[in-house]
Amino acid sequence: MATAFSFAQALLFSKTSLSLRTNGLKSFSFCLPFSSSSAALSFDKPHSKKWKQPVASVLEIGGVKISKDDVLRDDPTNNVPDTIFAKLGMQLHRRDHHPLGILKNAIYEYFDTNYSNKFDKFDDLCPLVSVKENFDDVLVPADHVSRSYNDTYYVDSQTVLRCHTSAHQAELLRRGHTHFLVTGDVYRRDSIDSTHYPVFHQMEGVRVFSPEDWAPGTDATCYVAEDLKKCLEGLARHLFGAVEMRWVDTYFPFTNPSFELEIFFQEKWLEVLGCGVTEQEILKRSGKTDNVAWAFGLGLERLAMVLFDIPDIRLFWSTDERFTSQFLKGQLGVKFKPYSKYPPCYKDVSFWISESFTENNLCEVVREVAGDLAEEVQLIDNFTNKKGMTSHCYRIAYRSMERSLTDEEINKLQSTVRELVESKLKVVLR
Ligand code: FA5
Ligand code: MG
Repeated sequence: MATAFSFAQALLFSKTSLSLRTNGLKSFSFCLPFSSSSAALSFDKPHSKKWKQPVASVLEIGGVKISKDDVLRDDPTNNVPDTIFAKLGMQLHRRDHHPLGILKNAIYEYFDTNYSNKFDKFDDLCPLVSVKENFDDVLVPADHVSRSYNDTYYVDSQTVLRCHTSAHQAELLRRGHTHFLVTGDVYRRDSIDSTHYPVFHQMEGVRVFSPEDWAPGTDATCYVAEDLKKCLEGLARHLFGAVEMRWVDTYFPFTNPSFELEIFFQEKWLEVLGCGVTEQEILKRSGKTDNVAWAFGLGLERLAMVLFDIPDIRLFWSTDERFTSQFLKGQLGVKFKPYSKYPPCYKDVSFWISESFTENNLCEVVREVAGDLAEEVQLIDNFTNKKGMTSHCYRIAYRSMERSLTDEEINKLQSTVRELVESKLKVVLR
């Protein structure tokens, strides 16, 4: 199991992000247009799903009825698996006894107290949004990596499962809201380890200022940036008490300047949120030409893992009473007591990759087969032979949070993984 140390380290190097560090950790130079993610586009949808759990076929989220057929389509522009549909409508952040719900309420309390209930709160906006809402409305460039089929779940070419709560910013601004918080589940195709899960939760905050808010002659952007930092430092103190924190300059398409807040936790700097001064173009499009605004997006799991000492992100989805009974409404920061630790089982798979191979596609196959029994997928060997063929060897860690796994079931899972890796990812097993 990952220690808190490696947890923090993993978070700092999280791959899928809407941000771009100015220190060069991430850069547009590796942003791929859709055409180069043909791997994901040609990623066949699984149809013989004998290992799948049955899931409810019609959901209602925020007054919107969503049927399974609306989300899982037999269409080449659809890359949503059953396992993701099963998470829609779970709304962990709306459960008062769940760590994410307890955290959401503690953040609400901070804003209500410090801003006299001025912030409007939304926590059941439908996670199915248009490409326009998710990307265009917040000025994400056409070739940004986050738009690729490899990173985002597409229902069809114009509809996605939101990959951030910023997808709701523009619409709420257009509707006239000037102070708001949006909490919701967000979806990203991603790697597998103790801190990455294809569904996690974010809270977006937006505050719009009018010219009378800043003194004449002062720089409005500086004033708003300072206010934003003060607000979020106060929130961090409200949640964590006295903590060491630092601001890191970064890049987001929708804010300028942009920052990330890091908290020093168990010997490492941990990125907990992204934020900045809203791009003027976004305000202009919502009819607010004289205003300036700030916005932030924070990761609820990251904060909750620290606050409650939760070592593995899969635990948030556990229905095991030994997990759920440890958290109570209003009790922030109760430390999670691990009930038991079952041994992991490691299996390796090696293959010659094809041009279209991506690690996210491999992880998707592993999750399709093993679900939450997949704890980690790690590249352990990588070489290119004289003929220019590249071989990858991945180690898959299988572990249940709730019970010991038998050799027989692991072998079955691994054999299915091997079959599907070969047939779906067009690689050659070694
Ligand atoms: C965004 O999603 C921006 N929309 C945030 C934002 C909003 C910036 C408004 C400016 C203004 P990013 O991809 O960095 O940015 O994610 C924001 C936060 O979500 C991260 O700081 C982290 O706390 C959390 N997060 C991101 N990826 C993951 C992941 N794979 N698993 C768990 N939490 C994650
Ligand atoms: Mg980030």
